[in-house]
Amino acid sequence: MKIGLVGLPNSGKSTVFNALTRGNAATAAYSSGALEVHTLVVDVPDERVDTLVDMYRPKKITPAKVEYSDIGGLRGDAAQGIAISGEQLGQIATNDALIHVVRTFEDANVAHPLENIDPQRDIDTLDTEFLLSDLSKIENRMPKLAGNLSKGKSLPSYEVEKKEFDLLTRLKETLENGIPLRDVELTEEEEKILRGFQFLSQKPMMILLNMGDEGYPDAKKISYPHQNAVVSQIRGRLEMDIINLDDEDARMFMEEYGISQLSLNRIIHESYQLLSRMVFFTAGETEVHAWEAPLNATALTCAGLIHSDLERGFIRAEVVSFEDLSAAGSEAAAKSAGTWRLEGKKYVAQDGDVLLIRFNV
Ligand SMILES: Nc1nc2c(ncn2[C@@H]2O[C@H](COP(=O)(O)OP(=O)(O)OP(=O)(O)O)[C@@H](O)[C@H]2O)c(=O)[nH]1
Ligand SMILES: [Mg+2]
Repeated sequence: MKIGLVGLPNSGKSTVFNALTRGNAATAAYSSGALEVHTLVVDVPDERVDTLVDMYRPKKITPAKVEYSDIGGLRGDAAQGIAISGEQLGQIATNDALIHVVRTFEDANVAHPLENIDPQRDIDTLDTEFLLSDLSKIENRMPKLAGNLSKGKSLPSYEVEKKEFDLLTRLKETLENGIPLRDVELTEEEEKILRGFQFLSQKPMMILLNMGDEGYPDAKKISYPHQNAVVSQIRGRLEMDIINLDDEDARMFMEEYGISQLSLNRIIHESYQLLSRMVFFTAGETEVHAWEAPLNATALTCAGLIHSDLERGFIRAEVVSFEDLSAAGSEAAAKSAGTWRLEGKKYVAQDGDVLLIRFNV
């Protein structure tokens, strides 16, 4: 899962990136304006993996991973507005989901490119840039399609290109009405047609309010009424400071500020929901492995994520839920309790399932 952190200059992207990854990207009160991307891969913390490791004592442990990228270097001011280069848009487009870090903290020492603190405006500002970028991709593509279609139905690709043309016409209208593409209901076929475009306003979006040490009283007023979107919060600088402390100091600090859990775990969890993903496990003495899969993936899809041979030669899946396995205490106990079962390739896997794929190639 690849998540891109985006946001206006000085909103606290690098600060939040550090808080989420225990990283040490440079943060500064003045934006350099140069494109700079920091990327780190983080293990998804999961107590279930620890339990399975206790049970199987494997040689190798592979947790699920999340890749965060801090995409800096947006420029702008109140007079000119915010500008995003083509290169930056390209970087943003490679992610599965976006976290828009929105500044809500007041600090006279940190300049806001649009001068005052107005989170709702900042949200709209970046959204507009994404809409315009998507619109220009569509406007670049449509004349070529129109040209081909004008040659008539005898063209072998006529049907396919007509479908694409009609879909783009519909999406163009949506964007012109200021609606992001994530709000458009699409069929599986339409999703496929659009995949190559990597539209920015189609990506699942977390609005992450960067709250300042004392919080932001108006946070509840921020609205983002879109599909595949969520509004969340973080006290970025405070959390970045805490992850750099030793355990004892961190505990005291968190108590003082009333923080029960650091955001790095919570944000990953929220990202999984946002992206409709789940985790299943394979477990044995060789390896305990947590796999990321789409929600409602079938046993066959899960097999394919592990290895294409397992998908090709799929016979059956042995399945036990994590809860049943850990309650039983061992494979053997789960088998005699009858919770360890056999399923076919259409079985819809559940979050936390432990799978053993039987296959033959
Ligand atoms: N007061 C306060 N300052 C913060 C907070 N979060 C970040 N900052 C400060 O704001 C400044 C900008 O933070 P960065 O994380 O560098 O912001 P950025 O979005 O990465 O900036 P660019 O990469 O230049 O676009 C730094 O001086 C941070 O220390 C916060 O919660 N409160
Ligand atoms: Mg930065």
